[in-house]
Amino acid sequence: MKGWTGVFLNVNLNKNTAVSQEFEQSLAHDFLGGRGFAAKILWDRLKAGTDPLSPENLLILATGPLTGIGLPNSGKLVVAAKSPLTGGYGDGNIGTLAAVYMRKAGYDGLVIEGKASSPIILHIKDNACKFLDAQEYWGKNSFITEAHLKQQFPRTSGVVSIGQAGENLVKFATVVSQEGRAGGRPGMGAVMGSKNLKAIVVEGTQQIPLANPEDMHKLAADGYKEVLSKPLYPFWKRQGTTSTVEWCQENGTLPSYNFKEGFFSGAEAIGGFAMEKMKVGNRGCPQCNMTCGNVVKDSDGKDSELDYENLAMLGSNIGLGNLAEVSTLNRLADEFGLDTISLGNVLGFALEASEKGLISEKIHWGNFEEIKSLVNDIAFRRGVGRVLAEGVRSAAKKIGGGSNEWAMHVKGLEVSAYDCHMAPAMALAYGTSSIGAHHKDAWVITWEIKAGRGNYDSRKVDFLIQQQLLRGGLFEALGVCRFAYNSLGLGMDWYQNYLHAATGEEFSIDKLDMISDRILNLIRAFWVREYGEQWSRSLDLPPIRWFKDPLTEGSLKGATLDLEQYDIMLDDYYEKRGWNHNGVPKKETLERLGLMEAAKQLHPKPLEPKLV
Ligand code: PTT
Ligand code: SF4
Repeated sequence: MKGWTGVFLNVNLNKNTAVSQEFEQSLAHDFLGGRGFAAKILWDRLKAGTDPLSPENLLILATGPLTGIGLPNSGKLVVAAKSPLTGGYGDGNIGTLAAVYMRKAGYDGLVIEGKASSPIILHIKDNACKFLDAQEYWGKNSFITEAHLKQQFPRTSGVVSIGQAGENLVKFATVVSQEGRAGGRPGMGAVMGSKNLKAIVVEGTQQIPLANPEDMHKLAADGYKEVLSKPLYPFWKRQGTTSTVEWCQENGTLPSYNFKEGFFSGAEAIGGFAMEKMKVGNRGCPQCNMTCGNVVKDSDGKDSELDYENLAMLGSNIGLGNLAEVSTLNRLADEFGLDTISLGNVLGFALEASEKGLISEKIHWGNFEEIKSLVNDIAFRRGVGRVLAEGVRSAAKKIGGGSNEWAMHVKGLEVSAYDCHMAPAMALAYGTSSIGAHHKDAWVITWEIKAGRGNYDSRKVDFLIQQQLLRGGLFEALGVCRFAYNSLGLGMDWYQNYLHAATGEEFSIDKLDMISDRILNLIRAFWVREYGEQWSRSLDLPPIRWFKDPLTEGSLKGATLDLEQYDIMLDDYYEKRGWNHNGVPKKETLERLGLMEAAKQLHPKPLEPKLV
């Protein structure tokens, strides 16, 4: 098989075994890699109803056919499992050398089950796998853990680890790498912690099998040059994603005060230009010349790596307009391994609950010391932190008082940083995303604002589906970062050429769309199977606040979403996806995509009437 190593490593932590498993070429053709592999493995191997924090859950680290082969942006790894936060499919996409070395060690993916009897580190070096004692690391943050491991192992190794949040099973704990890459928003770090797995170190010395290595070599060199030549490159290098703060502010979509507003008076102080004044360097994922992580010194004088989401969720959404302080909260989140998006939501929720007298803790918008202390309490599950560590859906159930109306989540995953009071397509993107309210699958808001933000036009549904196939399907399966494509405009033909050089096969747009559609439908089927009787179309609704609480400030004052029109849009969306009125993929849709087992399980034959 060219382009794939064709091997998964199955690790069992109950038995301390690691067994290589060759897979059929058809799996690669049908699911490509990354999220595709993860979805297929979870569907096939995870028993429905498995407790996400039990040893039976599977933690999957999966690469794609373009991972680690020296192409621009090719150091990405999908980390997936059944999510403890949502109870459905969960994953994240992390930039890490572990992705590169996993492929060089001869694996397209790791599948980890069981639970070690005491904390361990998994060390993989080509075909050898060791289970090392991690007692001395347990209780340490992810930066210290990785730094120590880097001293112990050669430079040619990659490390992913968890911080204290993962150990303490915080439901939105992430996996961390390289002091600032964090992946697996829906609690992949907690799944790792539940297995007593502190870190994974990967070394690999082999060649990744390629169909046309010479073509690939040339394409890679040309690809880096092409990225450099893009007109948006110089500004990207200066600000990365952080300029989105100013854009959101201008367009009234910057989450502020727990998404009550889309406008923040302190936005300038936490935006891209303010960041530039404090910037001390760029960092990034392996094999990337776009290095979009902007490093600044935080209020403790320590390095903190910033992206847009971190600035908005730990800044405007909690009323904090001091960039050095926002950076400290961000660094703490990276050290503990807490997802910044969910953390910003949970903090905003707690601040509003305190303001409304629903919790006894006195915490105030923008009060850095109070908020910092709460972040520590969440990571260590102390006091009200114990409730907040479960995420906003669960916290709202606990504290009541109508707080479910401003608990900002979809299916349990907290929303990322785009206010949707006046953005129905973006709200639908959150409503129907594969993991809950994340923008990864479809960031349609910039297009929507140009296309006329207030309307519920059917064209928006078409555009959304196209984006979901591209971003949520294709880029999650390829094993590369999507930023060169969607932020700098590197054409799709580049990726088709890369795929051809890697695998020797032609991938037409139709073929790629079909693969993406298959992956996204299988993920949907997984959710439906897990939720069982609890499944309903109401799970595809965005947070109630956007329907009920009009914006009170700025040019969009008075704006809300319209439930009736959203519902019509949702019907249109379901029909175009081949799903029924309840958002369940129809039998014929699943069969058309070759998902026969899913078709059988979701649509069992009606029982024959018994003859008496
Ligand atoms: C991603 C999510 C994002 S999306 C951001 S900022 W973004 C937040 N970053 C966090 C962080 O940092 N520290 C932390 N403790 N928690 C964080 N949570 C949030 O996580 C990230 C980049 C970004 S930065 C984005 S959009 C793109 N996402 C990609 C994707 O999803 N797929 C893909 N093929 N390519 C992508 N490229 C870009 O990668 P999750 P990373 Mg991330 C400090 O992990 O779970 O997908 O959540 O992995 O290596 O940090 O790269 O404006
Ligand atoms: Fe990583 Fe940013 Fe490069 Fe993408 S553009 S690979 S997120 S450093």
